[in-house]
Amino acid sequence: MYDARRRKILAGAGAAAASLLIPELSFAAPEFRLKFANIMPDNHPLNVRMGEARDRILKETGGKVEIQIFPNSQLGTDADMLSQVRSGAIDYFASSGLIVATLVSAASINGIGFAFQDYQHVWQAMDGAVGKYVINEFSKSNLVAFEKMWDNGFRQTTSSSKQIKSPADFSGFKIRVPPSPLWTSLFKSLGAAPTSIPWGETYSALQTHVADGLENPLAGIYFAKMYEVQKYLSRTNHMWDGFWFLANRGSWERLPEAFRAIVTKNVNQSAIQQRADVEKLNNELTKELTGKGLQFIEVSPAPFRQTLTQSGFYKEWKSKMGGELWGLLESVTGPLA
Ligand code: X2X
Repeated sequence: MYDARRRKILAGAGAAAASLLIPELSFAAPEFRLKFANIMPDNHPLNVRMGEARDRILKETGGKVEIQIFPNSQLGTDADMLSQVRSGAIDYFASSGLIVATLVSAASINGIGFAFQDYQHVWQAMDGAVGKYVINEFSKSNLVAFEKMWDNGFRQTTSSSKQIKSPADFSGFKIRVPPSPLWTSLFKSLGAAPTSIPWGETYSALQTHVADGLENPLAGIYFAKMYEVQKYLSRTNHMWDGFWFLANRGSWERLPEAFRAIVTKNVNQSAIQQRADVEKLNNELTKELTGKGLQFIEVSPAPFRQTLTQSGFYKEWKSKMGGELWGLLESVTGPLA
């Protein structure tokens, strides 16, 4: 059952990945040629579902709105694409809130260590008052954040050198993290030696031992084949992360209202479908990744969370996030300290 379903999911991903090319439809030339970019592989559910949204948008606008998809860091790193979407060189960009937090600090909020226990709490926060607060903050930075976040997943810790079983095992551990103050802070607070490396350079950094480990959701590890350069996976569940779908404000406002409504509807529809894809994958990839040679280590989050508390991590980030946003988060998660 699993294998058949897995083949279906991955075959769907594979087939749909091939469909990132614009389908042949008999329409007049597009009036709006828009660019969407991100760092994820073309067969990751983010790009598979965005390919479907692109096709629906082209059809529903009578061929007037064509979205070109640039996956897999084709247009550069997250930092490169953030500056491109701000300048209007690209129209749409999907990125972790923790990475774009260099521009909108509130967007780090979903990455507070061990904040969310499960997806029910994630979406209660991010589809609720916490998400609305962050979207409003984006609006002050010439970017339009769409209402529905896309899922990246709960993040686990991998290593090529040693098994991470307790906080003590993080001592001096050279772990790759995405370029983001919160990621660096979290792993420094755990006693590790985090090094910021863009996703597109991570595989080679692990291969050459610039870093000995990384942390990512299972789907990210799978689609980027990180199991080829990692040996152990500790199920730390230390953070949930997702992708904001961001539009350049000028590009967005140049679209007629009717087309904006079609783009909004279809992108948000695909976000919801992608959430289900990623949750299913992250729940089912243990067997697949074990088969690829990753040794899974089940750990309790309690000692890691206690280490963050003792290090002053929560106190520091409450001060950075501000009492209002922190309070909105705690209204979902319960007290974080
Ligand atoms: O860079 C990462 O680790 C990734 C792919 O998970 C993010 O987009 C944050």
